[in-house]
Amino acid sequence: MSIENTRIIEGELSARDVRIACVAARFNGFVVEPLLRGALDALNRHGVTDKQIEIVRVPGAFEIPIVARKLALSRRFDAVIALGAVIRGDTPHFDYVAGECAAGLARVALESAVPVAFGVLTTDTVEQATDRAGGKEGNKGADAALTAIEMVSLLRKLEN
Ligand code: INI
Repeated sequence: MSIENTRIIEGELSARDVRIACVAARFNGFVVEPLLRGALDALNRHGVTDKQIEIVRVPGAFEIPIVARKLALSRRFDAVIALGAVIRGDTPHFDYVAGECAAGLARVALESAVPVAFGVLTTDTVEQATDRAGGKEGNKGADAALTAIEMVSLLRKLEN
């Protein structure tokens, strides 16, 4: 048995007729807005037009899962991109917000079978966050957008 002779199924970075919802937190907006711009830019560059995208704003990362769930279960979207920034402070608040956001989004994806891309930064410092929102570590919003496109393509292939 070899990989060369085995059928491999993987998604492509172009999904035709995709409808994408971006859920963006207003909390730490100075980080989330560049993530959102990165996501929109990546979607546009891969052929997804503005008409195929809807942006929904929520107060903070903790509120992202319930809105992602509503959007996913509406069946109006092929994928949801979650965008937020949870930056560690001096209290355990970070752990609750970041943990519940991640766990909630994983649950939404599994229960709806709609892919949810996790573009929520969880960092110890502001610098780590800005580095990942268009700084020297790239743009995790753009990465999440590409993941969303690839997952739509992959799930469509697996259905057919
Ligand atoms: N929300 C964030 O998106 N990022 C954070 O870093 C954050 N911190 O640190 O508190 C945060 N808190 C707000 C939270 O998401 C809810 O909006 C709030 O608790 C009301 O439910």
